[in-house]
Amino acid sequence: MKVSLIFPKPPHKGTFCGTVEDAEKYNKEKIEFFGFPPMGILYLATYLSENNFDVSILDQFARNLSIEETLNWVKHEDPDILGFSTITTAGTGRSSAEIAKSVKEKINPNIKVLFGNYHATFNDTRILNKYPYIDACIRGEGENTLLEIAEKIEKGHGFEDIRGVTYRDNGRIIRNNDRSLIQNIDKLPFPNRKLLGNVEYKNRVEGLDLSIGKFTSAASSRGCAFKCSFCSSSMFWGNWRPRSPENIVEELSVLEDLGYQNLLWVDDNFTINKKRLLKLSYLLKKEKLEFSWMAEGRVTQSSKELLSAMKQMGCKILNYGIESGSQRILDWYKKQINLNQIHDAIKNSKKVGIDMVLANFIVGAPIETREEIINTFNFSLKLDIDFPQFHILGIIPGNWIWDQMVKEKRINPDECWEVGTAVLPIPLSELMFRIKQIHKKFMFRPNYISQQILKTIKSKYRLKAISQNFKNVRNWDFWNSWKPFWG
Ligand code: B12
Ligand code: SF4
Repeated sequence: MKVSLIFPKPPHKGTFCGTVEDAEKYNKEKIEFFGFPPMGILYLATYLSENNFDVSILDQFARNLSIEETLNWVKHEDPDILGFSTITTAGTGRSSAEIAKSVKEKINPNIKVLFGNYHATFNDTRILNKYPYIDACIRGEGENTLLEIAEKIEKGHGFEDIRGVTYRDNGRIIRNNDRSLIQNIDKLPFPNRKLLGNVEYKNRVEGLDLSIGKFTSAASSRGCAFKCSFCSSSMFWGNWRPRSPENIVEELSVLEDLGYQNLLWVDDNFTINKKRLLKLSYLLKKEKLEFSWMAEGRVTQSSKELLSAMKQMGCKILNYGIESGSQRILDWYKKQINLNQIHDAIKNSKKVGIDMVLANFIVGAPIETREEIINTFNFSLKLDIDFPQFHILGIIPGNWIWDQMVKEKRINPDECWEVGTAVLPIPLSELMFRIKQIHKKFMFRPNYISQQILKTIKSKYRLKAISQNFKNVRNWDFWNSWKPFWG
């Protein structure tokens, strides 16, 4: 029994990393990819192989493979089960469906084709209704569901009664009960990064390669305790589930032995439990494990004590979700933060010496006024952050705003479930123009430029990052790098 898993390439160019076209081709010796490893399929493949199944994975996105090349890979792997990891706004539901159709028509109609990840979780019945060659959608956490599927298929059974699965049975779509979450995620095996083959992942922010040394990502927890209205995390994962500091340190020792020095924590909420992070910091010091890393921050979890422990344990880049400069919009986003907390978090991060502080903003909420949008742009200028990242609010199945817009009949779910949509309060062209404008304004302030130079002189990490990027000056893009995307 063989299980192959694909992290698909979006159908269009220019996503988050904007580097689909930068990635080199399949058969070169080393493929540099400015993006992160697909942790979902990596966890799944490792779990299955620990349970004695034959597995393989393909990061089609990183390898920039065409559909034909991907089909050749599937032919070569000859799996019994083929799974796709699908993300709504990336459009990878559509691109995966296209591959799945050719797999069934041209390679082997008996391969069981599965869709997983957020898109499959929130659109299971829609996907199965639209695409007859997809056999099942797996909702939520994948490890135990996929394992049970592999075991049952191997024995010649179908998807009946497998929790977490929506499937088609003689033309009828059946939605099995939900699967309960893995309570102790320490029990999961560490993702085997060797399965990624010859792709060398890099952490690129605004055109700068910020990964100094060998880079990978890791997950120290799953889920989030908050329920922001634009985010699907809590609907997807349920509550926040941490790994223990001891278990994380064990994985980091393995990573150190493999030569990794640089990490991205993919956690939705890395900082939620202060005690856990302080213990982790203590253990890393004790074990002399030195990594440089980047994580998402939350302004309500940014005391100086916590941040200096993070700094000590190697935090170089902290990426805050600020979202808006208007309290009314923050409240509508159910963000549970206020403007003073934002100011304090940025100040504290700078005080303890975090090398790079990034801030994410979302504009274009349906209830937002033009003045509030402009206010958010101006607010970004008041914060001592290193780079702002402006996003347009994407409305997708699986978040509260989607449900609300459907209820108010402001969107037709049948028309836009597949890639999401936006309900903008001002014209898109104006919004994009204003975002470009503020981006430039932010970057070209003389005071900002001189401060950036000063900070770089003072920070070993920034100096190293800049010097390693000199050879890629062509790619430096931070004054003009904003591309329109939802997220
Ligand atoms: C790191 C990250 C990225 C990275 C790398 C993505 C990658 N290679 O995995 C980058 C920066 C490239 C990225 C880009 C984007 N991302 Co992103 N990203 C994440 C993030 C923070 C972590 C992903 C991760 O590693 N999770 C940990 C692993 C263990 O969980 P997992 O991937 O969900 O996998 C589990 C299950 O989903 C399931 N599963 C997953 N795949 C499959 C497949 C099968 C067959 C089965 C059975 C099960 C299954 O089982 C896994 C184990 O339990 C998530 C948020 C999050 N914390 O999950 C957002 C997230 C996945 N991203 C999101 C978005 C919107 C995007 C972008 C579209 C942003 C943009 N507007 O451009 C792009 C699209 C890129 C692409 N080509 O798909 C959204 C997706 C929302 C949605 N409903 O689809 C998320 C959920 C963030 C959010 N809260 O809104 N992203
Ligand atoms: S935006 Fe961040 S804090 Fe809010 S629910 Fe999502 S992961 Fe949690």
